[in-house]
Amino acid sequence: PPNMPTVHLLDYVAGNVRSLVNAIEKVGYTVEWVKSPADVPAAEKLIIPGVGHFGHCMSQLEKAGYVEPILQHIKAGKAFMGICVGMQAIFGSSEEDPQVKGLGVIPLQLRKFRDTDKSVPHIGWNSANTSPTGEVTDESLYGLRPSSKYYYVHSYAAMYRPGELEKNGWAVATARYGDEEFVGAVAKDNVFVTQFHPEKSGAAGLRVLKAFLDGKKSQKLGEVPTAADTKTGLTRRVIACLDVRTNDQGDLVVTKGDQYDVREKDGVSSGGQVRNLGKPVEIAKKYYEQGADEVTFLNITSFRNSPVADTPMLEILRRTSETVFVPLTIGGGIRDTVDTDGTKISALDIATMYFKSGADKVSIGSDAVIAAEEYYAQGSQLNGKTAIETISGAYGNQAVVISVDPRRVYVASPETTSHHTIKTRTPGPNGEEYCWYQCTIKGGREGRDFDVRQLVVAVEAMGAGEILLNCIDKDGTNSGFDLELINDVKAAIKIPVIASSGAGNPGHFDEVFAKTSTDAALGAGMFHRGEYTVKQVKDHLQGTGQLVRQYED
Ligand code: 1PR
Repeated sequence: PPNMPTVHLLDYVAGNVRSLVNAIEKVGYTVEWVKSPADVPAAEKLIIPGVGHFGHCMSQLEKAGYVEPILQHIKAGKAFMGICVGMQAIFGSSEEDPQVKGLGVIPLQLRKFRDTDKSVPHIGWNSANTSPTGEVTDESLYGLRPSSKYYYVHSYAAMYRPGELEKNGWAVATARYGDEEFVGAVAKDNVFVTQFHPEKSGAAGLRVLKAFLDGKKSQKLGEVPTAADTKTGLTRRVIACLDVRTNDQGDLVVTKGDQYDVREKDGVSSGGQVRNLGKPVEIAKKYYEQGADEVTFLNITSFRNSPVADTPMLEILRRTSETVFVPLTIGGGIRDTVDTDGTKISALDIATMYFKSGADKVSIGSDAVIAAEEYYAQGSQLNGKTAIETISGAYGNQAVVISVDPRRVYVASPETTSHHTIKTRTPGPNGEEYCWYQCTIKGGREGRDFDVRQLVVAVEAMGAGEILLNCIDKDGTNSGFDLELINDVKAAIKIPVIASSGAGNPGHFDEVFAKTSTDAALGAGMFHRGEYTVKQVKDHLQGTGQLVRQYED
């Protein structure tokens, strides 16, 4: 609409800015793109989104000639906001690329989180507490609330040292990850930057974005926050997963299998209709409003006959990202391929289409297994051409999730296999006390001579940001997560793990967080069948004393 006020958004790196545009429009503004440095002076309010590496971001800004115009904009006292790497850009430098200079508005260096006792990157919902030094007020900085949670995804941070920024007039909001306190947002005069993504932080994030765009730096909260309000730390992340495919009538539906079989059973064998649990866009919105911290779509149909650009999943993402302001992941079919007209399409091209349609992360299954096998075959050498490397290179490691579909293989003793085994508390059919986890591809249809340990170590080295850890034996059973598998994978890698398969009730979420060090937990069937809501899971976790984020209106 022409009478909506505008905000200028810098278009300088590949990345998912669609959700940011959606969020800006949602709070009543229209976006104008800054396509060259000459466009900057016209901007009254300027936002720099950020993805990927600090060095990549800065060198892009520099190469295109943006550094001076941005500094001029800030100096002129015009509203400026930086998000994520866009925040980091205003610092002096980053340990991520020490030789590259930042804008230097805050002459400090960012450094990497310590990964000795926690996963890195830091992914999930955390605080932005505006009273880090203790004096609590009812004054809010750009709509930030002490009890609200915001979505972060980053490996490098501005570590917080009390007084250091404040003495130069900066107002600071902090979060805590493990024992490290870092800057979640910082503001002075016309400058406001956030490490978290307001556009992915539900209503809490939209409020912050609106306050910035409305120029409302200071607002009254109405009440002084309590100690419980200001409890900081990464919350327990609960994800809702939608397996999507076409049914026999050709409609895209949310479905759910039992051990990956999605067809109705006729009593003896499967082979009936594809289970139809509803429409993807509506269901995603429902889970968002129940408080899901993320929504994952797995496209389990290959859409063999439609050109890639017409893939119906793109439309689902576009529509979902207009109403769902939490991170969206999309998986299925992300690999180098040949289109229906014979043109070659790279995995990176496909990922780009998904990002442009509103996805924040892509999830790679089968292709990751093949690439990891090749990685070892080449003597653990990276070749730079795999989907994992190309997509993480362009969009950052946090944008690449590896979905693993393992199946248990029981053995009498570890000596009978070359694979990494565990001693299990649930012995096999012949009393076998050991098992290894076999990687499968093509939705579990093909087993490989490759174990999960090998896979996760390789994909971490290749640049994956997160592991979505399914388990075919547990999938759809409602019997709880495979705790042994999760602990075994967690022990092997530093990147976050999402536990998946087997969730049947809220207690299973409590159990997986209590008995493993998983970073997130995912449920599907129990939500789709309406047995429990995401809110019930959150309430249950909260009841057992765990930190969660609740949905805000
Ligand atoms: O191999 O890159 O094309 O990706 C295909 C993706 O589709 C993979 O991520 C694979 O896990 C998924 N997939 C393929 N076939 C199926 C199937 O069910 N027939 N679904 C399938 C896997 C697993 C979970 C599920 C949890 C939780 N779904 O996401 O939602 O197991 O379920 P529960 O809580 O009800 O137990 P590529």
